[in-house]
Amino acid sequence: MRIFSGVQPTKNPHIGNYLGAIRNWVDLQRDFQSIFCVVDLHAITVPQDPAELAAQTREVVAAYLACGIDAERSIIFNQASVAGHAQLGWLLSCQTPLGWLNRMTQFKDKAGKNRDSVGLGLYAYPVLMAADILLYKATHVPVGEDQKQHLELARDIAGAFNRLVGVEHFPLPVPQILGQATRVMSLRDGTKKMSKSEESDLSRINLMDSADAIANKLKKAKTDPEPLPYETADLPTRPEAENLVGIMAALQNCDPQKILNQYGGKNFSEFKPALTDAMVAAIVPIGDKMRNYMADQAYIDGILVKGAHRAREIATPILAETHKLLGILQF
Ligand code: AQP
Repeated sequence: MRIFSGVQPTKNPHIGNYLGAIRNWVDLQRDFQSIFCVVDLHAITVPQDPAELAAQTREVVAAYLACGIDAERSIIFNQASVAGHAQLGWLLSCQTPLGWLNRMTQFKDKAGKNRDSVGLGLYAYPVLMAADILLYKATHVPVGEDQKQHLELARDIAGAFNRLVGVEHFPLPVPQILGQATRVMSLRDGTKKMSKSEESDLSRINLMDSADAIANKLKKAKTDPEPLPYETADLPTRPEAENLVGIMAALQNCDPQKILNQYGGKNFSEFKPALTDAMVAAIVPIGDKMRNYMADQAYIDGILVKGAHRAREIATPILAETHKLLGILQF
């Protein structure tokens, strides 16, 4: 069994990326052969500053290490260093009906009213994501809730390819959407996903935020005027309360009901300081470790070099077999 997952090196890795994805990988790496990619080819589906992109790529590696990914046990590399991602992406895009891509909600959200002016890459993003996974014949893919639809598409693409060539070449990858915080929402609007690219920094807790910044952001986090409810059944109509309780549950590794057993009937003015304490205790040490790793660029680059080599060793025969099944000669 093998897992593949990744984070885009866009600005500001945040607690959504941590609680929804990276933290789960730390446990999974014990039971699965694990491949963790910094998906730079995905990042350039929207404009990136070249100098910042390179720095952000190293920052994501620092985040992986600081969160507890073991670079000896797991493979850490950047996507562009293994050419097979783009190559398999092309092979798969030739087999992917446009109708499947037209259903992808993330494209609709990100392109918004600019559908005709955004790049083709933003539209084709889910096919490249399918290639990322299938290039390693990954069996499981741990991601946040927002990637569920793309994972379903990856399964459809794998199935379509297998039918085309008449053999079970690619396994159908199984999504692993784990933990209490599968979809962390913006601190400014409980109906919107917490996102790296959201303009307002107050909308998210970044992994490198200081204790003061965390306290300030949680103090300003949007809430409603009611005290917290006693039962989780009363949360869905109160998105901001549901989000903050969910984050607290994730930080304490417990059920949200347990949080409400303690804070039900209490005001946010009482709950927010407790959430701040839990957040500072979990996140500030990660940010400190990230800064230490980032101060040693040679160390990070060494991990990327070794990781790319290990990733290519797995990918090369799988890509060669894929070409062969399609009748494509490679000399
Ligand atoms: N808010 C979130 N809650 C839970 N999980 C999340 N993930 C992202 N946001 C949340 C998960 O983190 C992993 C890496 O995500 P990504 O960097 O590849 O891109 P994304 O999903 O598009 O995240 P962002 O923050 O919204 O980035 P931008 O703004 O750059 O597009 C994935 O497993 C994702 O599910």
